[in-house]
Order: sequence, then structure tokens, then C-alpha cells
Amino acid sequence: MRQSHQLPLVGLLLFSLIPSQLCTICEVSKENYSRLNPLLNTMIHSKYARGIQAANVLLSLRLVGIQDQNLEQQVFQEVSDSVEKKRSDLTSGELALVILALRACQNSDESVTYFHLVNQLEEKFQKEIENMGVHDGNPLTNYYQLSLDVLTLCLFNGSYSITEVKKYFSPENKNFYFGGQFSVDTGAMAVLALTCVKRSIQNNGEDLQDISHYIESLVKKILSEKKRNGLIGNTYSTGEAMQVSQRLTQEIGKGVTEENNNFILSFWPSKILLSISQILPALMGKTYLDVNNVSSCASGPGHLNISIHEPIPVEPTISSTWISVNYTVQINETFFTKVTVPKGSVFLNVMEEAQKINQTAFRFKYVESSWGPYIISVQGLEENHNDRTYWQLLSGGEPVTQGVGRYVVHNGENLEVRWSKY
Ligand code: B12
Ligand SMILES: *[C@@H]1O[C@H](CO)[C@@H](O)[C@H](O)[C@H]1NC(C)=O
Ligand SMILES: *[C@@H]1O[C@H](CO)[C@@H](O)[C@H](O)[C@H]1NC(C)=O
Ligand SMILES: *[C@@H]1O[C@H](CO)[C@@H](O)[C@H](O)[C@H]1NC(C)=O
Ligand SMILES: *[C@@H]1O[C@H](CO)[C@@H](O)[C@H](O)[C@H]1NC(C)=O
Ligand SMILES: *[C@@H]1O[C@H](CO)[C@@H](O)[C@H](O)[C@H]1NC(C)=O
Ligand SMILES: *[C@@H]1O[C@H](CO)[C@@H](O)[C@H](O)[C@H]1NC(C)=O
Ligand SMILES: *[C@@H]1O[C@H](CO)[C@@H](O)[C@H](O)[C@H]1NC(C)=O
Repeated sequence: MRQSHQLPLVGLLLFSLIPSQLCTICEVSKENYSRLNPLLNTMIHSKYARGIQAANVLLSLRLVGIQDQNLEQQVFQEVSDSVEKKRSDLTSGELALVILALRACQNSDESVTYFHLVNQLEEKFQKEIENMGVHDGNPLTNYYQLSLDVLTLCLFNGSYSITEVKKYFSPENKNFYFGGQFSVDTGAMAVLALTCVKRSIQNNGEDLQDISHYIESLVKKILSEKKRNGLIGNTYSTGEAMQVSQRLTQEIGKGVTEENNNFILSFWPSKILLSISQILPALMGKTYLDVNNVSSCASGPGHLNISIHEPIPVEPTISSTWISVNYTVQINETFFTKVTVPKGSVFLNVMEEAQKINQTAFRFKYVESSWGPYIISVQGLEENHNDRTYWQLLSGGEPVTQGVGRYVVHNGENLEVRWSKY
């Protein structure tokens, strides 16, 4: 469940890869590409590079122009298999990612093969819009995925209406926010989508102006989430935000560009853990907007020296020390217990222990997702996208920034799962 032990390495690596003075748009120079190997290895051997999640990896590899037949074939097969298995239950954003991955950097004569997938995406996107119509503006999934949808339809000749995009992607739309907080990940993905839409507009009319305003406004919101350590949002959103930042240099006016450079300059010394498949393209000067530009893809490093052997696994430290934490389930009522777990346990272990203590009060369900286990119900009370309800994770009253499978608990901590609205 835990594989975060590999990630601090990435932080160190970025630290050494990005010399501050040279970092104007934060790319790693070609001659230094070989130093990305550890990053690539971590990505390739990620436990989550299975099923649909392999799409993220394949997309990233292709985008940065890595030609390793063996690896490509392996990941490609994984993506194709999972599409076959669960095509109809793929969410719109998952399908969009699959299309991006399969078609990334391929010649356009391959487009026939994936034509039907683009058609399915058009349908899934319409279902999202319909759901918003009947459920108070709430999509089936979320705006991160709707942005992936629009980006993919735009890049691969799918049909969508600019009028709809203008209606739903206004920067004030509530779906850009979770609990009143602007979502950097969502905003960044929307900027990529809108940038593609903007480029596709032929005439210099009202549509162009409106979309440009949306982009500018979202970019401002993203940059206003810049933290003092240089991260935008948090460690996990920075990779996406970086893809946008590079875009900014070209698309937006001077003022923002300067701001952007400041961000980059302040970024490198920070101690970071990053979503690697997002950061890798950014480090090599690529964004998701490049996936249909074969000449851009071809300018990748070619054959990188990737070692296919598994990284040496770090043995989990089985500790004989026990710690005790407070655990609360908060609905309208409060359900409390004290739980004892081995030192080094994660949030999920605490929930499992609590469940053993009292099944009625503390039973729960989770699903596996690309970020690990995601809590969908507690006491049988299930999250609902139409009502914007979910199970929020907190420590000491503050939301945590990792999921139950990753968050390591401390002695005496007050953990809580709270029935909340976003
Ligand atoms: C939308 C969203 C939500 C929605 C999900 C419901 C909905 N309407 O779709 C809400 C607001 C409920 C939510 C909740 C949480 N989220 Co959230 N979320 C996202 C966001 C913006 C997009 C996810 C998505 O659709 N991706 C695209 C699809 C194709 O890929 P996917 O990964 O398979 O999508 C599913 C999972 O991502 C899952 N999911 C969403 N959030 C989280 C968080 C965790 C830890 C897990 C395991 C799964 C998960 O929901 C998606 C739809 O089913 C991502 C940002 C990102 N870069 O992905 C953050 C993100 C995944 N969330 C994050 C976090 C921290 C949380 C919370 C733990 C916050 C908290 N303190 O409670 C909770 C989850 C608690 C729980 N119940 O287990 C972090 C995860 C970081 C990490 N290291 O694990 C991210 C990366 C945001 C960030 N930059 O910090 N989230
Ligand atoms: C490559 O990395 C080395 C070591 O950090 C650095 O000195 C050199 O300037 C880098 N080359 C370029 C072109 O950035
Ligand atoms: C894009 O789609 C239109 C019809 O929707 C079609 O006429 C055109 O040939 C397509 N172009 C490409 C490059 O696939
Ligand atoms: C495609 O990539 C090439 C090389 O990077 C670049 O010069 C060109 O402007 C790109 N075209 C588009 C439409 O982005
Ligand atoms: C590739 O890496 C291996 C192991 O690190 C090394 O032995 C080999 O010489 C490298 N090959 C090239 C072409 O750099
Ligand atoms: C919580 O209390 C409110 C007001 O009494 C009620 O409307 C709501 O249904 C309750 N929620 C749950 C999950 O029990
Ligand atoms: C379990 O929790 C429920 C709800 O708080 C409570 O009514 C019940 O007595 C508890 N059972 C045990 C065995 O503690
Ligand atoms: C945990 O709960 C106990 C009551 O069982 C309480 O005395 C203690 O202060 C709580 N711990 C923290 C850190 O609040």
C-alpha cells in the first residue's frame, strides 16, 4: 500500500537537477537527460502503473519521446487490456486519459483505430453535462475530468460545442472549488483544455475573447495559490501547474510570465514529492497540449538508458513499538474510540483497528484508485457526487493532504473522518 519511500528521492533529484540560475522555464537540458533515469524508473515500477493507471505512464513516456519498444509494448498492452475489460464503466476522464495515451505522438493514420473511442468520449461528456442539468450543476465526476474530456476532444477532432464550453468553464463556476478552496489541479487541467479550444477558434470574434479571459483568470487563480516554498497548491498539483506555466510563457502577457519565472526560481530548493508522470513532461519542456504534435514528440531524447530491473524494495520497518491515537467518525453524531497500532502505521490501519473494536460505529468501505485506497462509505453512509458529499480525512481538525493508504499516523494524534460537503 505504501510506496512513498521512493518519492523523497525524487525530491532530492529535482533539487540537484534544476540549478537555479539556469532555470528559466525549468527544463532539464538535453545533455542532462540521462539524469532523469531514477525518475523514470520510479514511474515505470510504480505499483499503480496497472490497469487504467498505466495510461498515465504511457502518456508521459510517449510525450517525452522515450522509445523503448519493450516497455512501450508492455504498458500499451496494459492500457488496451483494461479498456477491453471495463470500457462501459470507465468514467469520462479515464476514457479521455486512455485516448490521450494511445494516440499520443502517433501518426494520424492511426486515428481510424481509435475513432470509436473518441465517439464514446463525446457521449460520456454529454452525460456529464446532462447530469449537471438535473443535479444542480454537479457533474457525474468532477471538473478535472471534464477538462480532460474537452482537452481530448479538442486535440483529437472530437465534437464539442464552444458555446457549452463557455457556459460551463467560467472561472467562477463552483466546480473549480472544493469546500471554498480553489483546486489548482482542476484549474491547471482546465487551462490546458481551454488553451487547445482557443487555438482551434478560427475567427477573431467574441468566442476567442471570452476563452482568453477565462484562461487569464484561471491562471491568476492558480498563481495566487503559489506558496512561499515555491509550490503551487501543494506538492501533488505542482507538476500540472508547471505544464501550464510553460504554456504561459507563450500564451499570456508579460506580467504573468515574470510571475511565472519567479515561481520557477523559487521552486527548485523546495523539498518536494511529486506526481511523477505529471512532472516528467514538464521537466522535459512538454505539456499535454503536445500529444498530437508528432514533430514535437519526435524531438524527445530518443533512447534513454532505462534499466528495466526493479528498484531494490525498501523493507517496511516492522516496529515493535506501539502508539495510540484517537479516532473519531463525525456525522451528525460523534463516534469516538482510542486505537493502538504499531508505530509506522497508516490511517487505514487505524480505521481497520477501530472497525474490529466496533463494527457498527466504524465499519467502512474503500475502492482502489490511482492515488491508493479511497474511502467511499462509513457506517454504510456513501458519498454522492450529486450532493457533493464525501468522507473528509482530518488530523487535529485540519484536512490531511494524503489518502488513508499513505498518511502515516503519530502517537497521540486526533484522527477524524468527517461526513462533509465539497
Ligand atoms: C475531484 C477530486 C476529489 C473529489 C472526488 C469526488 C469527485 N467529485 O470526483 C473530492 C473533493 C471528494 C476529493 C476528496 C479527497 N481528495 Co481529492 N482530488 C480530486 C482531483 C482534483 C481530481 C481527481 C480525478 O478525477 N482525477 C482524474 C481521474 C481520471 O483519475 P483518478 O485518480 O482515478 O480519479 C479518482 C481518484 O482520484 C479519486 N480521488 C479523489 N481524491 C482522492 C484522494 C485520494 C487520497 C485517493 C486515494 C483518491 C482520490 O476520485 C477520482 C474519481 O473517482 C485530484 C487531483 C488530481 N491531480 O488527480 C485530487 C486529489 C487526488 N485529492 C487529494 C486528496 C488529498 C483528497 C482527500 C484525502 C482530502 C481530505 N483531506 O479529505 C479526499 C479523499 C478522502 C477519502 N474519502 O479517501 C490529493 C491526493 C494527494 C495524495 N498524495 O494522495 C489530490 C492529488 C489533490 C492534491 N493536489 O492534493 N478529491
Ligand atoms: C548539466 O548538469 C551539470 C551538473 O549539474 C551542470 O553543471 C551543467 O550546466 C548542466 N548542463 C546544462 C546544459 O544545463
Ligand atoms: C475531423 O472530423 C471531421 C468531421 O467531424 C472530418 O471531416 C475530418 O476529416 C476529420 N479530420 C481528421 C484529421 O480526422
Ligand atoms: C509542434 O512542435 C514543433 C517542435 O517542437 C513546434 O515547432 C511547433 O510549433 C508545434 N506545433 C504546434 C501546433 O504546436
Ligand atoms: C546503461 O546503464 C548501464 C547500467 O547503469 C551501463 O552499464 C551501460 O554502460 C549504460 N549504457 C549506455 C549506452 O549509457
Ligand atoms: C444531520 O442532521 C440534519 C438536521 O437534523 C438532517 O437533515 C440530516 O439528514 C442529518 N444527516 C445525516 C447524515 O444523518
Ligand atoms: C458500538 O457503537 C454503537 C454506536 O455508537 C453503540 O451503540 C454500541 O453500544 C457500541 N458497541 C460496543 C460493543 O461498544
Ligand atoms: C484523546 O482522547 C482522550 C480521551 O480518551 C483525551 O484525554 C486526550 O486528550 C485525547 N488526545 C488528544 C491529543 O487530544
